[in-house]
Amino acid sequence: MANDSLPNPLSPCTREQLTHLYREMLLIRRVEELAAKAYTQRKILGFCHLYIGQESVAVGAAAACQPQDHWVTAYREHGQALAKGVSARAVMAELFGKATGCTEGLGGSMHLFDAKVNFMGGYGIVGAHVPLAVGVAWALKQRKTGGVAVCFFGDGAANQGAFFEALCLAQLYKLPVVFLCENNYYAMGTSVDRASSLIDMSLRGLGVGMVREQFEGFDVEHVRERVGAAVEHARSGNGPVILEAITYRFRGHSMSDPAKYRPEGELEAKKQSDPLLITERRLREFGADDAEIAALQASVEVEAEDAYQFAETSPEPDPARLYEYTYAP
Ligand SMILES: Cc1ncc(C[n+]2csc(CCOP(=O)(O)OP(=O)(O)O)c2C)c(N)n1
Ligand SMILES: [Mg+2]
Repeated sequence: MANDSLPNPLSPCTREQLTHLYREMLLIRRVEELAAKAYTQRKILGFCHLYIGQESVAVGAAAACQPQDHWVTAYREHGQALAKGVSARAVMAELFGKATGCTEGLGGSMHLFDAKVNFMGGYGIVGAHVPLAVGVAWALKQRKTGGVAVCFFGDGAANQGAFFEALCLAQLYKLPVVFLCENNYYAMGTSVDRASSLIDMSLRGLGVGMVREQFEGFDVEHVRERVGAAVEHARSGNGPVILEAITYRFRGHSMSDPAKYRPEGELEAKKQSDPLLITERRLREFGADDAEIAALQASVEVEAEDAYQFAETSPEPDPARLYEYTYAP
């Protein structure tokens, strides 16, 4: 049972759907590039972990989900927030620490949150959000919402104790949750094979009898299909699924990491499977020409630049609110 490949419930992307997915990935890429620029200008302070290279995972997952599905994730979450429906303005303003940000400027890069679109954060303690996702799944089941919790986590988080405990409970109670590991080969400067004897983290599910699958995560259509299969399995009351998407981050761990620990040539080789290139090629097979691709890029440029301007000109939060969400009233 646990090794079965899940049936795919979705039909292939139409040209319109694929165009949308390409635009979503482009928007994440441009927002992240502008965040990097703002960080070097000290307009964004503190930690800042970019999602460049992994865009296909969040965008493919979003295409496989429904609005009532709740996402819980870690600190490399700008792209996931955008994919789930938080606006580029609200994300960028939060990175700038402005009152117009999705967490009203009180959270910053690692604590994006927007209950309106069921984006439940944004957490900085590695692995600690996985039990939270199980709690969300429990609530979704008790309330009979038909929603599924999707928990994104890294290869590093899959070595944490809390992660194993969360898997145990989710399987025991057959909760509607999809655990989605983004294996980008590194946890800070430590490569996955130096930290774990298993490098396919979906195999961790076998210990509790959970349905599991590993797949290539660079092709957004493929991610949509595999996450779609897992989400349907969980939504139908069959219990949780653990997935691993093989991906890669093109930047360092955070803005302060020059990523010198990578073997020579590895980054260049991985860039051959840049999600944007794969999907642009597929769009051209559908008949998209240079003008159509350029128009998409131009419209994303306008949206990302607008977000940057909005963040820059937005007001700071009122210092009197500093402790507002720290202690219960
Ligand atoms: C409990 C805990 N231990 C250590 C850290 C420091 N730390 C921050 S990110 C990170 C690496 C996590 O890697 P991974 O889960 O693979 O996610 P990725 O950064 O690759 O997205 C570590 C060790 C932390 N934030 N929390
Ligand atoms: Mg990692």
